[in-house]
Amino acid sequence: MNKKNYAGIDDQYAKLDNAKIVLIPVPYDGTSTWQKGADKGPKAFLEASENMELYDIETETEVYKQGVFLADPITESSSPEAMVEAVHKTVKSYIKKNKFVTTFGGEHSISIGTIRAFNESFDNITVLQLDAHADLRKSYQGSACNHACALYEASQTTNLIQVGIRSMDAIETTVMDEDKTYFAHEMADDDSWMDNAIDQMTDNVYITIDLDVFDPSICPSTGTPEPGGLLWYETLDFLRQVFEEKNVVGFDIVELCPNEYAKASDFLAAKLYYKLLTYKFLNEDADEDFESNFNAMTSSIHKFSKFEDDDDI
Ligand SMILES: [Mn+2]
Repeated sequence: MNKKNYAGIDDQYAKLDNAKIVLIPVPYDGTSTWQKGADKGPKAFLEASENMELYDIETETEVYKQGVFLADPITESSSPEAMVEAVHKTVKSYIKKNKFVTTFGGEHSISIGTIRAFNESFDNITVLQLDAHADLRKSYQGSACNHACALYEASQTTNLIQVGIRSMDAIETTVMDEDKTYFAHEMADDDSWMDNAIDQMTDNVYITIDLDVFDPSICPSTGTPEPGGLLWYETLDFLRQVFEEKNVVGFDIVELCPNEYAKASDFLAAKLYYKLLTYKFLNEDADEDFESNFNAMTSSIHKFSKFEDDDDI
């Protein structure tokens, strides 16, 4: 992967010191069971991002001016456990720098590391999972760091809310909290799920989005597509409300499995990422006063993070 700036933004917005946002690519695809290719997700996502307009019509903002630092990709792949630990350590190091940390996969197992880092850095965290699959197996094919286990740890250590679920094994019912699970077939004809899910969230929310939560009609390029998924505007409507009402501390997007002949899914991922940043920084005006806004932002994040400046990671 060439080292470029995210979305082709100017260097002044891409330097770590000035950037409020850090983007960490994790091109890992070690445990996928069916279609391989999520390792190519970050590259396709970054290429689509470079070809996307950076003015957001809905909010009349240009969130890239908050600064986006593109970190080196995490390439550890000697074992699923080693990858998870590398992600955990890297994510935590950027949280410690008071950045808004975002991760792009790779398969969903990378989120085990990101969630662990956020859970150690913020109090009373809610993990909001948008996904076709429950991913609640304790272990699968000999590893607890398999993509089928991506949310097991979160189910034990955080307030996990699962949205869009439409595929799971019977064994996962023993782990699942059905009160905090929003099945796609129930969401389809009743949109009260949005308010209900938000009511169950604590203040600090971490979001993990498996792109297979979307309907394959709008996002076919994913490892395990499932019919009956979410559509674009209802998803944005929900996510915008979450950002407005909660302190979203970070997010990841995973499981883009690009198809070189059909790039719509890559652009959906790129736009989704940019929309989430847009909603996060909606009330921060970066245009005029980049430096002082940066300081205000980092101090408000710092208030929530458990770390002090001199803590070891
Ligand atoms: Mn998943």
